[in-house]
Amino acid sequence: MPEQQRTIWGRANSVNVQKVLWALAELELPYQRIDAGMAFGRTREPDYLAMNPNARIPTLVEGDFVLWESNSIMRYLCLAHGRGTPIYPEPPKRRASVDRWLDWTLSTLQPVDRPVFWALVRTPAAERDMAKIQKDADVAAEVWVIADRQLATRPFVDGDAFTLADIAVGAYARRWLGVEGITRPAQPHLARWLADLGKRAGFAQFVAPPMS
Ligand SMILES: N[C@@H](CCC(=O)N[C@@H](CS)C(=O)NCC(=O)O)C(=O)O
Repeated sequence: MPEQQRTIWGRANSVNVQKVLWALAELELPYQRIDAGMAFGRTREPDYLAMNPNARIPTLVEGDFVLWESNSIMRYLCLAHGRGTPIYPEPPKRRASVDRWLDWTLSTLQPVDRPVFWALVRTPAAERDMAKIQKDADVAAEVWVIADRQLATRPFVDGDAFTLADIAVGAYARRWLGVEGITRPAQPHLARWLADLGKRAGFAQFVAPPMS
């Protein structure tokens, strides 16, 4: 059966779109991407809302199958097209272990990343409240300590092999270690791992480019 056309809706500077594009690169899957979100608009148009009632990006469309939530999209791509890919391992304990980091990015990491990223990357310098940003960064640093400790004893977030956990946490780590204007505690294991991720083509193409 010929492969169905695959479309990713979402602007390329969105961390959640970047995760999906990186996963597609790891899986070597073809797709087209359509800009949507923020300056590109479209997400509040009826056609888009019919696909994704959250008016958020990314959204995946494959034939008549539509899926939103970036982590769910990454899992689906592995399950449907990954041919047993090691980036989403099958044994239940290994899979649950990877899944826990995907959940962690949504529940714990994303809320502390957002205020720092938005203030330093998407707010004009003259409007920044640097004292507040540093306080937010201190809160974020406490969460990043968890990842730094995890990476102290293993090469990748979930162990010896690269998985979806590295994509989910790595896309946020690029922002955390990439923003300027705050003081951060040294997180050497995090920095070593991020440098390793930088050698992967999907990271280099979709996550490493300048933040906006
Ligand atoms: N949990 C959702 C979050 C989706 C989300 O908040 N996406 C942001 C971009 S990272 C968005 O749509 N922002 C509004 C916009 O771009 O118009 C996911 O992981 O897909």
